[in-house]
Amino acid sequence: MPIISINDTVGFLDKIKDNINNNKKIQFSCVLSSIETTKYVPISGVHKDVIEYTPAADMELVMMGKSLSMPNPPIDATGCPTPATITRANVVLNNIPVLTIDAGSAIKPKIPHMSVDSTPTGDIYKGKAMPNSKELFKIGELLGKNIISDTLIIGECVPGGTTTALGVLMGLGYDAKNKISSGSVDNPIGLKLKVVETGLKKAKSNNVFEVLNAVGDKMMPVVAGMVFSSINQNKPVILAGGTQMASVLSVIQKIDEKYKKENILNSGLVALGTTEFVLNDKNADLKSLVEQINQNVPLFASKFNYENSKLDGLKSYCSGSVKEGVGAGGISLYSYVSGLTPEDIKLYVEEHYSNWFNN
Ligand code: AAM
Repeated sequence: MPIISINDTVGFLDKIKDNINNNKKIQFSCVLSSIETTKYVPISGVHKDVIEYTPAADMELVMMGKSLSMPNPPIDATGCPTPATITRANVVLNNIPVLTIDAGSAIKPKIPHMSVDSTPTGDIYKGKAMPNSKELFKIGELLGKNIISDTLIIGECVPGGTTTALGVLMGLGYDAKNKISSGSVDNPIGLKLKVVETGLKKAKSNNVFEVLNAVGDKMMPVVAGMVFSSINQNKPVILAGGTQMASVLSVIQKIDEKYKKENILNSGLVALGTTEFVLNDKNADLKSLVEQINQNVPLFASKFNYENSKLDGLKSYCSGSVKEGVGAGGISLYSYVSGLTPEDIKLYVEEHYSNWFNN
């Protein structure tokens, strides 16, 4: 299978396969937020001209096959298209239902979606990410309780989110300094560090909710809550993302240790699914992050064979552009287990490319 598997000692993919073979229900959900800091500090790899529109435009593409909030879907400075193109291919080819959850996108998606917090994540440089991470965690739990699928894939679209990931992991005591990925080829690691180290000085303590309130983003507590509820119902979850989802794992682990005592990450039902581009990122070390957080969480990376693409935009993924986002790696992992191939995804994206990016 076109999947790199690391540490699957719990037979996670077999559980996913069982669910597929037994016609169990699948749900892809994607949690969105914007971050105020990205307006004035260039921490994000997402093109600055479209950063506010990116979560909305990405999910419009995933759900409808075109971006409504922008003339074209997001494309980065190197001409690399949004990972939402990959997610869209999976949703159509594998008939996967989509749930968009707004946790503070600056521009609201023009598609049916659920709102858990309409205000964007605040300024992490000032240590003012949010006042309400504990409440957002509880809302995530409530939401997770009411999702009826048997397997849950959770993605994210949070421009600037690799910086909040760095802040949260460092604030929670993990060795993350040179281990966090980026949506751009040149990871602005010095700038990211300056932002989170300044922000973390404002954290009231190293308690998980205080760290989130200072330098996290609103996607994180919502996804953490959804994971607790899914596991309580014995349903497997694919956290679909790269180092941002590693930070969500760290949040889950700390909430569990301090408040819940449910051993969620030892359940064998939580895995991280990303792309080969994040796993191979020389500026990041996702494997080390996951191992530091919990050794019973398997890590998977989906391959795409984009080096053979006829489109330069797709090839640029192989030289470090964009890499991951909007659940692209994790939803592809699910599709590969159900029989889809990288060739199917690549062909779909190539076929629809000129139609998506026609303006
Ligand atoms: C999501 N949509 C994207 C994109 N992402 N469209 C174009 N490029 C991306 N990189 P950073 O911290 O550098 O901003 O990277 C995180 C963002 O990149 C997230 O929004 C993630 O979903 C991805």
